Amino acid sequence: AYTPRPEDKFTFGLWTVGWEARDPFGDATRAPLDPVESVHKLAELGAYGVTFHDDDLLAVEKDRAKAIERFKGALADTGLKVPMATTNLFTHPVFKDGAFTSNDRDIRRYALRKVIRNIDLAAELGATTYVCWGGREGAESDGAKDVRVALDRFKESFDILTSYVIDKGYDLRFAIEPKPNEPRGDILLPTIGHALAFINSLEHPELVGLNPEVGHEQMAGLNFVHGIAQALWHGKLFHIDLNGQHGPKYDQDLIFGHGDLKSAFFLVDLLENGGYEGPRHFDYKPLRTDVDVWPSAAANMRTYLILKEKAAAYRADPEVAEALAASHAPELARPALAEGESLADLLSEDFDAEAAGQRDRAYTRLNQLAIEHILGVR
Ligand code: 3MF
Ligand code: MG
Ligand code: MG
Ligand code: MG
Repeated sequence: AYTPRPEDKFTFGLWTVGWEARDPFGDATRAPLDPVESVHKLAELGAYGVTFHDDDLLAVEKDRAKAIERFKGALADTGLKVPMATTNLFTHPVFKDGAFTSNDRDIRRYALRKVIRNIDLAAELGATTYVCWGGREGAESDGAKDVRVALDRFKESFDILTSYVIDKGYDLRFAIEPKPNEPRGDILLPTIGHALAFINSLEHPELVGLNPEVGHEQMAGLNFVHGIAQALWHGKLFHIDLNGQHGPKYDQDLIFGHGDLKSAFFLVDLLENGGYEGPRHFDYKPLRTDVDVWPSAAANMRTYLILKEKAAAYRADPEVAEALAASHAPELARPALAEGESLADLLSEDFDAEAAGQRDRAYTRLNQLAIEHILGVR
């Protein structure tokens, strides 16, 4: 029952299983992984697709044309799809002070060329989402960057890129991935909310949405499920990075469910019932202590499928329905002003606030029911 199949739409970044486990304090503990091997292995495990940064393709074959040919061959052999691609604008020293918001105009122009070259490849491979994570767009000192001017340049970049995609006739939309910090002390567009507001000021807001990551919002102490709900409400959940995180600390990129499990449970419930139809994309890192990365890849998908079953059971549980009804949850869908009611009706209404203040909510019961479903005792 927990065997992943392509219909489940699980996808992985090449950089996830391919992470060599180099960290700020230690050398790599694993050898580079051939993207061709990753494609075959992920297909065997039941994944639907792979995603990549331009540079990920060069992990073992440094000649770009040859690397692309080999990658295409593996996709053809396995039937794995490429629903999303992205650009590495953070590893090379040239991007140390940003890419789209670098002070240096020539670096910004180079970054745009790097993105556009990979957009052409993404479109050729059938990707419909192009993710932009601005990991180096930020600062360590509030005196270092005029954030308002940096946002002008950030906007200019998206305006150029969306115009390019329109001119080319590509079926491709952009998804901004917010993150509060790491590697910069502070990163621009740090949360879902900041990014949503920014999108409204773009020339083609309809072509730009979000790729929120579980751990990134939790690093900022925010409720990821609420963030995803709001992104859905705005029609902006174009893509998602699933992983695990234990609260505000460095970006842990744990296996999905290996961080805040209760949040993961409600997240799966929301994704399965909230109208999201995109890939279930994992952006995790196999532990640095793991020699074999494939059990961790499988664990992401298995955990998702287990939580999907548990969320369905929670929804179908009559006691959950009772607790929701006892909490007046269905009434939230009724507008304050119903058909035919006037503001005058509302203004003249009699109301006993003291009595209403004593109304109960069954939220403790609801929470405990969720816990018991997760723990498998119901
Ligand atoms: C960093 C990330 C990134 C992005 C990736 C895709 C390297 O914290 O999450 O992973 O997801 O660049 O745009
Ligand atoms: Mg991340
Ligand atoms: Mg992360
Ligand atoms: Mg990510």
